[in-house]
Amino acid sequence: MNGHMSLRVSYQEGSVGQWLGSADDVLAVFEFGRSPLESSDPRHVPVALPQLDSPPLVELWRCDGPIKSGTWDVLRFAQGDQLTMGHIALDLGQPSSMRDVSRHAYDVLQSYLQQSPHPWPLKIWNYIPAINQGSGDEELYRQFCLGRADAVLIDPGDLPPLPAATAIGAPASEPALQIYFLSGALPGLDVENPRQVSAWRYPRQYGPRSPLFSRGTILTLNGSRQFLISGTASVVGHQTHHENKVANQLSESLRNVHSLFDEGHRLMGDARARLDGNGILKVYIRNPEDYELIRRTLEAEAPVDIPRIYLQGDICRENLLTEIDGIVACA
Ligand code: 3EB
Repeated sequence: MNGHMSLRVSYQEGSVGQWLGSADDVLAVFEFGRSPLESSDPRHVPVALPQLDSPPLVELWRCDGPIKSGTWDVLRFAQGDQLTMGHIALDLGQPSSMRDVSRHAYDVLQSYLQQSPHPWPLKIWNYIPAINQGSGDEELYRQFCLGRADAVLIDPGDLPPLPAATAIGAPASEPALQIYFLSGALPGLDVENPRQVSAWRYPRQYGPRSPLFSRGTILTLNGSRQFLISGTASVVGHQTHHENKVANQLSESLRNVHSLFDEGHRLMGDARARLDGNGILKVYIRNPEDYELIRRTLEAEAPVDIPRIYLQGDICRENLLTEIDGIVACA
């Protein structure tokens, strides 16, 4: 399995230590329900979001090596032959510091990438404590978007190529903002979803600075392709659909995922992304009591052989209840 994947992703039972010591091709081991401040090795990425299903799993990223790992400023990284994983966890102190801390994290991330042999960010994951706290433009997600834009946009009028991204809320008790990424030696191909307004063009009602991400990127390595899906919620156009209906929101998210795959296929012509045993899905659920319904809905609508994990996480708009994130192979 995974013979045609350049980044080999899987969910596994077993401990972090066991997987870190298991082979020389391990780029990252993600552990759930643990503070990102407790990273024990540059390749160890604890994620604060609790896992809702069982058994407890770790997410494993492997790639062609040798793997070199280390620390750069506040960033920890692991670098393979063609791909790099990097992560940052910054204690927020006061909630009012969200904008500044986010800008600082993105400044470090960008300076790191500038001197890296893998300078192209393909996807960035953002886990933001108490993401919906604060009203109107004071909401922490909107403050995060401001800080990210402060760092990413030198001139607010221009727009660089944007990586895929996920932005999800971590528990309010978590002290740190966490950002981790996958980057490559070559840029990915950005894909937008024809069913959705591009996030950087969202109207003012969603905040003073638009979110900066593409709906997905296609990574090509060694002649094979993978699709990195951004956090995909029940947004059509720019509006939330199916308010208060979590199963319908999940179905809408899946329609967005398939629409994105169609668009990628239209642009690339040959390979098509698919939900199969070579990929992984992460399903974020705001209210843990929705877990059973979400699980049953996903099992009915997505192929059973794609490995998936369910995490408790708040979504960046108060009226969104679930979101899907994934890395899948094109075949
Ligand atoms: C949305 O479609 C849902 O701010 O980086 C999804 C993926 C969302 C990434 C981000 C936000 C981000 O607008 C929210």
